[in-house]
Amino acid sequence: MPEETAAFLGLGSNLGDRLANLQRAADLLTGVRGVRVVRSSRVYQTAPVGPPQPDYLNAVVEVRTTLAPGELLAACLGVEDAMGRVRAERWGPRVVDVDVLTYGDDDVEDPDLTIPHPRMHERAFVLIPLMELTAEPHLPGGRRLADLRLGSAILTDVEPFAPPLRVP
Ligand code: GSY
Repeated sequence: MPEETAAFLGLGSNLGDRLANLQRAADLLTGVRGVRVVRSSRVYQTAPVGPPQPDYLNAVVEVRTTLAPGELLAACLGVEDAMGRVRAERWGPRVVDVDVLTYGDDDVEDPDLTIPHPRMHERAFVLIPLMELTAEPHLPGGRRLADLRLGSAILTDVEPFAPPLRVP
């Protein structure tokens, strides 16, 4: 059996039934061959980063996968497409967003995929759920969680909303 790699995926939704959207994304990921969803963080309500738009719900899930990084990205985009995501505005509202945050301790620099996610260390809506699942995430540029300066203002924009998503 091929070796599995642990990866963390960021989920976000700010349109429609946001909680149901996150759960559906986790369920669809579970159905992807070569991907096992093993854990979820709690679900947080978060202030939007970017242009004015509705608040998001965000969560992070841990997967174990036999897929290569590019294949995992394709699986994430497949989930977004299956849920009817329309890529209209780059930073605009969305039914669902599924981002590859980390893939083991690998660094990937491809034209369409950078791992670790290049902005993850600046985003409380990623870091706070991620910290529930790992104390030492693989951050861009070898940063450590302890060295990040997360101001109290950004932390207040992230509030617990619901328990972890159901995983098989
Ligand atoms: O990067 C993912 C989509 N997104 C989000 C998000 O998931 N949460 C919050 N709080 N703001 C966001 N802005 C964008 S774009």
